[in-house]
Amino acid sequence: MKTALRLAGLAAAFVMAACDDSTPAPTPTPTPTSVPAADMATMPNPNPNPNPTSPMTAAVTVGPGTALAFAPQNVDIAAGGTVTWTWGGTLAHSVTSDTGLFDSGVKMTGTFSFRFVTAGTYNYFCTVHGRNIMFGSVIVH
Ligand SMILES: [Cu+2]
Repeated sequence: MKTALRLAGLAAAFVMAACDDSTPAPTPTPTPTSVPAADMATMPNPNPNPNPTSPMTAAVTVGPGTALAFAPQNVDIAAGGTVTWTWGGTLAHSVTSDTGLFDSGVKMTGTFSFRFVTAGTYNYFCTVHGRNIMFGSVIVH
């Protein structure tokens, strides 16, 4: 007689634990970044001295010949400087500020002077020929 011994194999069950990634990772706290304040002392001055050599006087010819113009049309002077206009032609003209600051009246000869105390741009024209035709400016620094 032959005794058969059957051995039941045991299956070993391996339970694999699922890897659980559901645990939230700690959120890193942002490190405050220090922003350096602008050093005003080292910033370049964009316009330190726009025109250090502006003259104290300027001369303008009013209507040279028969021209309906001021020559030169634009002049630069330093604050406190004086512009003198000289009538140089055969037509009547005026030197009249756009803002009413100065006005020579209509003349055919002679001169007109005005002293500009405050920096700025001063536009003027001739009342005879109109501000769209005969005009100029004084830029005071
Ligand atoms: Cu004129």
